[in-house]
Amino acid sequence: MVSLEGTELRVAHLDADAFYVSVELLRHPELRGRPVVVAGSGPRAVVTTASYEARRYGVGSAMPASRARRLCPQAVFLPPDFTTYREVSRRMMELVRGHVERVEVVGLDEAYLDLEGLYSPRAAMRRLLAEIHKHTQLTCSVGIGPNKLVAKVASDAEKPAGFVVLTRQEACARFASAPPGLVPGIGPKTAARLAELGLSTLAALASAPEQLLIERFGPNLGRELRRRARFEHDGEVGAARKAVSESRERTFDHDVSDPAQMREALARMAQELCTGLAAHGRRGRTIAIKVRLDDFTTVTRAHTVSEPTCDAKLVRDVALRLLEAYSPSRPVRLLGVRVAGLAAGDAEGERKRAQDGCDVGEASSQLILPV
Ligand code: TTP
Ligand code: MG
Repeated sequence: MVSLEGTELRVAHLDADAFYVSVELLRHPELRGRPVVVAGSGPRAVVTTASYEARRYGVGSAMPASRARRLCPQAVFLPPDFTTYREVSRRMMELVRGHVERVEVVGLDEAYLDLEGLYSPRAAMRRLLAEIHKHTQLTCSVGIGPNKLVAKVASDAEKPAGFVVLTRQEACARFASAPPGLVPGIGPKTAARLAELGLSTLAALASAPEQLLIERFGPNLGRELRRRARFEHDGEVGAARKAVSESRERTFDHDVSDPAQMREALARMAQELCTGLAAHGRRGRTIAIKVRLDDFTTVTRAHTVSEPTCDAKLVRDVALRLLEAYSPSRPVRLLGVRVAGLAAGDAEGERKRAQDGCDVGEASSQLILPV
């Protein structure tokens, strides 16, 4: 097998370990070694991050905080502080950029690094990790491979503080018996359909007849699934992505049926959103609302105005009109407002995940990106 460092190892994926908790431990060092959970408050809060000590009790991301408390009553629960997480993320990514020219930030704690041209990618990554640790005290896991897919799966393979270097062939061998869902881009629904075909490991999927996959999933997805199972991927490490929309949303502690209360919540979020946009000199043309009903039906309604705006009154009025036009038929669980098509500013995008129920009116930037 030919595997030359510098030719084969083109991409690294860097992912901080238990990121939010690790940031909290910087100011609460006395909690080190204890189960710590960052979760919102209120009856519908979810866990955003659990320390590895808490994960031993089965606590994990996106789990209701109430369940986490039952599983691990001795854990210390802390509320999320996104402002600080963003600041630490910014510092971390600055250090990354000091070592690698092309960096694709894909989340607050996660980035792909283009290793092309580095004399010794392994040594460079070790130096970077040491520097990140020195300046932020964070530990990260790194995966290195010939493409983004291998790098991503490798960085997950030995968390925390993992450092996994794999060629494509090595990745195929190492994860042969893993379920297809291990690979990014193969979600639970696709995995279930694959299982129906008897394809419940990556090795089985990698060697499945292409025709079978094409019949079942169509030519594009069919071929792509097989390629992913073989860890083939030609996506380039992109330049930093830009947030193209910003939003505020809120999950109510109790479902809301009173239109006045909905309007008030929406108006407040519109105000907060626009204050943030204005502070960064950002404007957008598309104003949208998101409504989640008590049965989890989720709809968005959008309206595009003629000029990019961050005017709170305009955004509020449009949002309220959209709400009135939709006129929820059932009690409302969540409301959100978004301004998209942002014109100025260069704030980095971040993943928006499982923030429902995190906390009231939490900020989020969301990326609208091709998958
Ligand atoms: P991850 O990198 O997925 O998770 P992590 O850093 O907490 O843990 P790991 O050691 O496994 O990498 O996500 C980074 C941060 O994003 C995480 O600290 C909190 C946030 N997040 C959510 O808010 N909701 C989620 O469902 C997940 C998975 C993460
Ligand atoms: Mg992480």
